[in-house]
Amino acid sequence: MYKYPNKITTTNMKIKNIHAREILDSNGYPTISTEIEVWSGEKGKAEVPSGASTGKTEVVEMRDQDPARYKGRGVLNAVETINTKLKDLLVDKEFTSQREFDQMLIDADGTEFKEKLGGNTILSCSMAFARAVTNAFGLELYEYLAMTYWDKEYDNKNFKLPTPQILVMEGAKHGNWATDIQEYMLVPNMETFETFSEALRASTEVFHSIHEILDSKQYSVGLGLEGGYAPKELTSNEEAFEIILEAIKKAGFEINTHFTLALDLASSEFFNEEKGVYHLKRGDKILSREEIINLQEEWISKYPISSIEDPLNEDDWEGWSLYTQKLGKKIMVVGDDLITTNTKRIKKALENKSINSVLVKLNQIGTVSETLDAIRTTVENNLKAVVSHRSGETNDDFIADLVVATPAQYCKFGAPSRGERIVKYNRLLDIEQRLGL
Ligand code: 2PG
Ligand code: MG
Repeated sequence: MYKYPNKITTTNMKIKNIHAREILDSNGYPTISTEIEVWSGEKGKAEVPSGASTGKTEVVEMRDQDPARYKGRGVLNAVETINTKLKDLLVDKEFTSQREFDQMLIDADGTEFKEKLGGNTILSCSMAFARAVTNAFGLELYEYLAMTYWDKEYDNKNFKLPTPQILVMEGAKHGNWATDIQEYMLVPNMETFETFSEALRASTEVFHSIHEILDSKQYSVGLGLEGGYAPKELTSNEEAFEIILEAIKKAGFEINTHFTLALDLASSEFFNEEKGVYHLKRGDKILSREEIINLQEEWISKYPISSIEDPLNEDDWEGWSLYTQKLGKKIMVVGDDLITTNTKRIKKALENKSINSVLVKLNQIGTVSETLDAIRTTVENNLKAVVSHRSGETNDDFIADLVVATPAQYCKFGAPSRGERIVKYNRLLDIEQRLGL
């Protein structure tokens, strides 16, 4: 076990107080903010995100289900659970590691999907503990997370800024069904850009060019949930590709040299379970598994696509294996709803060769330690890890530190717009400077 630098006393990891509140996320729905104070007096606060296009095997969010408040989405019960039950459990307890803290909550819940205490409840405590201990040791969060991840192999040299997948246009549930594809993202070529800040600058300039093009077409420049453009006037899923490619050129960049594209199809959102078919609203097309794979193959041959997330329905393990066999050499096949940051499911995907990349979201699994486990299983088996935000975000920038602390190679933090996305990019800029990278 790595010895955390013990700048103050052993009371750094002893809990003095814990307090939670109901706050709003970026969609105006309630979420939890939790603050933990350790005995040395330092505090740490965390705010948990929430998804819209969620996977079936994510941990359960505790919501009030009271229709009189926020359409049943209040979190007062979760807050109460922290301020009473978990407070009794945690105050005066001394821990020696993040793992020990998280395990206590996992055991207190005792269910596979954290339905007793709530994944959101547990995660807010887990993240707040990480921040409080970080502050007590006088560390940066990425340092504390790296010590926790790397243990004895901890070394400053392991820090690396990620390759971002930067959202520019969006549809489906996040973008009022402007397109069937949920996310169109730019992937800057890091061999060309060399630094994260240059990659971010260039991507943001393309984002601005998209605005100009949409404006000139008299299309809406309204934004979706994650800050990407979501114009309803688009005539097809393909038109969005054309606009993005034009914007890349307009901003003075070249395809491949500077950018490739990444997509999140979030295809479970337009999969008809009863009929076992994919229903594309654009053009009103009904596609079988084979047909939707062929369509994606066509897109890959026509457009510079380097990564596709959730190309098939989350229950279709056999389809995912076929897909990865067919296209896994050409592109990143990213499992989000299929995997839900669950180490057991990553192992199943490894056995079935279902994916070559994993999307990582803290709130799909519910603790910091289990998220680190998922990243470890991913990278140690030569899969790529993409640390991701949720559509419902807060101004908590925890995931920026997480991606730097671990060997995860990519991040997906949304568009370069809206405060809750920008705060994460800005934290990466801050870390880049601190590390002199
Ligand atoms: C996704 C995420 C983030 P949500 O599908 O990858 O973009 O969306 O948080 O709505 O699940
Ligand atoms: Mg996704």
